[in-house]
Amino acid sequence: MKNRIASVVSLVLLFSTIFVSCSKSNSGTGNNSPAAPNSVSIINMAFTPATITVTVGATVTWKNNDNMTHTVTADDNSFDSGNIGTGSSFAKTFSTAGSFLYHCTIHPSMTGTVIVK
Ligand SMILES: [Cu+2]
Repeated sequence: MKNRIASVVSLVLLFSTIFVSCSKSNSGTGNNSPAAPNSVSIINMAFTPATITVTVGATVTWKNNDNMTHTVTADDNSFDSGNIGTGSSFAKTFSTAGSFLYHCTIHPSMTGTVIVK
């Protein structure tokens, strides 16, 4: 019984080691900070996640991890980041509930949604 527990424990340790090293190597170029809550990464000409759900009063931060300039612009123009260069961020606090659709003015195919509850 003790041996069995010992092998289960070592298996768990082995898998967590593999998991930790994988998540470390996935961070890539090194300027990707770990995904913070309420944050959207702009990468590969896409907003990731494309839809984010937050609570009223939350601040959403977009970080441009792409190699070109993008914008975060509300479809109804209620907010507009202006140009966000590589490595720069834009933050916006949402104080009313609703669904806020946005896009990149430079690349109109890039779209996203903030759902505020
Ligand atoms: Cu863009």
